[in-house]
Amino acid sequence: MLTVIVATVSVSLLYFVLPGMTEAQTEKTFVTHSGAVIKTTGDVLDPVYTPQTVEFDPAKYLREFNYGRISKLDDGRTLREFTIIAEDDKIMEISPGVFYNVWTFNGTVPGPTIRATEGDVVRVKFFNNGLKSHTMHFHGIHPAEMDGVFETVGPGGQFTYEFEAGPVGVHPYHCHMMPLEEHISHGLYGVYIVDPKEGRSPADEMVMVLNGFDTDFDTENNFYAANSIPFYYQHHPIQINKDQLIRVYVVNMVEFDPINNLHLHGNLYYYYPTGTDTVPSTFTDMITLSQTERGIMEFKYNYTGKYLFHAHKVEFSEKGWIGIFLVKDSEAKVE
Ligand SMILES: [Cu+2]
Repeated sequence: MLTVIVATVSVSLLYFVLPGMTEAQTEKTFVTHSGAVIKTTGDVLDPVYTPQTVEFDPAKYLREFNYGRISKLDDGRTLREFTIIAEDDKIMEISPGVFYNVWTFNGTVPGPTIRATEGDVVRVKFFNNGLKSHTMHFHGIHPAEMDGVFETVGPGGQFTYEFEAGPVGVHPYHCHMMPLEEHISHGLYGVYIVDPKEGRSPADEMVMVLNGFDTDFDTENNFYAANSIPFYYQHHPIQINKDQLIRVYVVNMVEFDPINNLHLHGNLYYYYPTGTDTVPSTFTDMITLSQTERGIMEFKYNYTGKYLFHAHKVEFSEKGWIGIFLVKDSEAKVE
């Protein structure tokens, strides 16, 4: 009798420890190209079913900030409302000819950059239109029930996250269902920026999410990028002005590899880890970032020309995580 009770309690506890493991997520065995046999909760799509293809534009994503639908609450605080829809059946051409099943917030990887000012009320209406359970877990300060971990949102379900924006800084948000690395590595993440009430100095601002894709399911990334498409900013350099302050919100969302890094050519940058302090911690041309580590980089170029930025982990840069800043004379028109 005691054995039965212990077994029942153990199984019940397991359910709470692994809230994401539902019947819909039964593991399947999968043989990779390298011959390794691994388990996946399944993104081996039905070949007869034609999923929608995601078009993602890294040039547009780079400087696109979503401030939400803005209104005033009775207590005078600003309310910012966002609608986020999760899906898990889309296909994206990661690299020419390489199609991959991405899981998306609002149809893209990364999801939209959510931006608020410290003290605002952020309300996110989250709809799960996927075939698996998903959540939204924001980094930052909020009540436990808004943490997006234990409140599983099943297929067709919805949940409203509401919390006060804070602390000031740059934070990731991501799905927190188990197996976590699977939900993150498929693309369920984005950036959440909290501005100080007094604002920051004017700058040409941009977001870089450092990410990777394991397209053969062997828990090693095959492609790396800043903003999802390998080599994109090398082929389409980011145009900036000489002598203009550039502010980059950088977030490392690479799974499987313990570290990532970012090296800037011909310059150094002031770096604010997590963006929480107004005083930079360092002036450098290299930062090292673990999973979900992030910060703000600020710099100006004194000379025009082409400058690389890339992972100094050479494997990553050779597999796509590399780009170019094209610095133009401030007087010249930026096209
Ligand atoms: Cu998920």
